[in-house]
Amino acid sequence: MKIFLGDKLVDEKDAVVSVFDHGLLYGDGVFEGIRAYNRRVFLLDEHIDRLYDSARAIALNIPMSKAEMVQAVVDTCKANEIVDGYIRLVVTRGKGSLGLNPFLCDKAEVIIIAAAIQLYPQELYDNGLRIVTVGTIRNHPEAINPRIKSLNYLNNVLAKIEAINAGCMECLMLNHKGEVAEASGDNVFAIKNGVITTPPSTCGALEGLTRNKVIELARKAGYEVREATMARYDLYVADEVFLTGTAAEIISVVDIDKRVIGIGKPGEITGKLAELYHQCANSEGTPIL
Ligand code: PXG
Repeated sequence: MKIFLGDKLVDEKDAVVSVFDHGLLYGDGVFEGIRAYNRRVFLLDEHIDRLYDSARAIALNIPMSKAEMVQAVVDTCKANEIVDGYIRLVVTRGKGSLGLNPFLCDKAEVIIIAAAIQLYPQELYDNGLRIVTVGTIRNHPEAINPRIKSLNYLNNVLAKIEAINAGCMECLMLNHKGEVAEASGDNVFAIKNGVITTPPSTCGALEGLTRNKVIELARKAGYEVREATMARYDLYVADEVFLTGTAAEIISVVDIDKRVIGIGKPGEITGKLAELYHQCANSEGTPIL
């Protein structure tokens, strides 16, 4: 496998970073998870824009232009002959001292890995997910804003541990006010009487690109979509609930905290949205040339 590291492609065995890298020492950095479908990188410009916004929010200077970053992602996919794959783009603060001061680090480190995608088992899409609300609340926006896709994912990891301990693959996270935020690695949507609702990112969610695409496709298909503050109640009484994310795409939730959602099976509107999303993902995107 070829990895993009710093400013060039190297062999996997040579793709090593310093133990003094602040990405490792402090989780100081930002990242993106991107999908390629059918020899095209889906939503590449949107991912690059979010990466640079995350970097700006943590005062991290990425030593490449956006256009160079787009090219680096495409080149990494090309070098690994990616048709359908998953791309992990990481920018760390770089090598520094053992102190916290990020401004003593030399230069941000850029890492791009393009690999085969590990899909969730089909059974989960056919039958839907069971999830639980976890005790770990989503980061307070004035501590680490969840809109920053940072390397500091312990908040989400702690939530995921609770989910797995409860026998679930995903979970529901609330914000510091007890409002619905998102899942540990996915956004959440509810459908009630044909109206689709998702929390605004100001409620403590990453502004997911899958989420944004689903909102766009649903509105184009004639559905009313609202971004509104939600309580767990709104999910419990919904006709359909689903999660969105680059890796999971669109997946139904059929049970939350032992409340059966709707008829306890993946819903009709969720299915339609998943179909529209797949059509879009398989036909749009930046060609790997
Ligand atoms: N919320 C959080 C906290 C995320 O990490 C999403 C929502 C969905 O965003 P996109 O843009 O992908 O629609 C994410 C996605 C995983 C995994 O293994 C997921 C993410 C990152 C790393 C791993 O599920 N991010």
